[in-house]
Amino acid sequence: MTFIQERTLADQVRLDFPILHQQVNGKPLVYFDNAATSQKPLFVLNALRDYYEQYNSNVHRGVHTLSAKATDAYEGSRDKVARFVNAKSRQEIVFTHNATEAINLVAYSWGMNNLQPGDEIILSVMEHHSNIVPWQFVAAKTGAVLKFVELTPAETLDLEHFQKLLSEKTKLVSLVHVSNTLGCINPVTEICTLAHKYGAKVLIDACQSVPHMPVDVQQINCDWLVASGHKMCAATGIGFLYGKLELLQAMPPFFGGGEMIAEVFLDHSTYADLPHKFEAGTPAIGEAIALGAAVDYLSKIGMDKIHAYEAELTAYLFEQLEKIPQIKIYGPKPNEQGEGRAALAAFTVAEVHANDLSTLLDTEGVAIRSGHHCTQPLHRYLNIAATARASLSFYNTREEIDIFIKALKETIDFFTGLFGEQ
Ligand code: C6P
Repeated sequence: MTFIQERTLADQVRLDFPILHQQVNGKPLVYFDNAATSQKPLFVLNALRDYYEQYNSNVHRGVHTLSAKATDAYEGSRDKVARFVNAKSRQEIVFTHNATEAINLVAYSWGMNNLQPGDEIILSVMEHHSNIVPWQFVAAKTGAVLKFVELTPAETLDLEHFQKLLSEKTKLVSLVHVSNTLGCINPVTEICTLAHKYGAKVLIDACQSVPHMPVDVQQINCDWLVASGHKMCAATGIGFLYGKLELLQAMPPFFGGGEMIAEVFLDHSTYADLPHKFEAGTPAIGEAIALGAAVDYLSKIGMDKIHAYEAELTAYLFEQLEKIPQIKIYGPKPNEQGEGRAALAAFTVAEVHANDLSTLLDTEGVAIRSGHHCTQPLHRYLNIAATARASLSFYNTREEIDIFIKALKETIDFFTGLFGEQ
């Protein structure tokens, strides 16, 4: 009988990613730092290159052929992103440089102008600094008060605590969809329903969900949602803000300058329609076009398929990691199918610093991140200084998990001598 092994998703796509096929420190690269930034397929790299080689030109300004082509491609990308997250209208998608800028846009434009002393903003202890610091600015300026949802014993968002914090004073809830450290998937639809009962607005930080699962803004019913292109197979320097049309219409511009105006007089200006009101200055044109290509690429594979394959990897990763006694993994456990959390694991190893783990793994060609992953308050809450984090994507394989686990065991052995000869 001939056994024909089924080709995995990674088998089908790996050749699309040139960077994966190299040696690092004399070993085949195992790239497990996808939560920091994803790799880029040729399809996206070609879109960026085509723009610079064939029609590099500014958008919305010139009437010449190249400018018209660049404008069509740039605005076409907006359509693609709108469809990708199921926005009702293309006007609800604002290009920003990254998710951080998108959150700051909402903080400055909406937060600074709508909050009063005593109003409450609900965040959680697992938020990325990008979803904490801008709200600290808003609170300092407006007198609004920040409240933080804590964790359950399973290290997921404590929904009961969230409900206790909600009140008539709550004006904004700003929460992460998938934690970049705990890997938990927060029930964002339920969160929006609960918050809206009190008339609060909800912002969802979807940086770690949009690249890995279907995300539908109408189904979630959030007021704003942010993501970064570089985590979803696109380039750095491009991200987006989704906002409900009526809300964006009511919000004043954040940056002033060219592109965002209707008319400028010496003493005042009027503003362009959405979404241009929020896109001052020359945008990241090639990067936005490449984001459209990334969305095409991901859509062609299918976000359901990506999510299902990453769940398989999650199950295998946890099965292997849990066999190493010195390891403590943070966040919820996946079920047997690997569902219920993201394909990442932040962990500590007794008596070995995360940076040492990461440095030694690098000598074996394995790239993971160590440190606080821009979630210092969460690390403080968990009473740990740093974690090592392996974060996977749909182009990673079980074989790479085996290489990572072997290198990790050897590293732990090196530091503690506990594993002996393997
Ligand atoms: N997290 C990580 O290694 P920017 O920098 O704007 O593209 O993304 C910020 C951001 C916001 N929210 C979440 C949940 C994130 O994970 C990130 C980026 C990277 O985990 C870099 S710190």
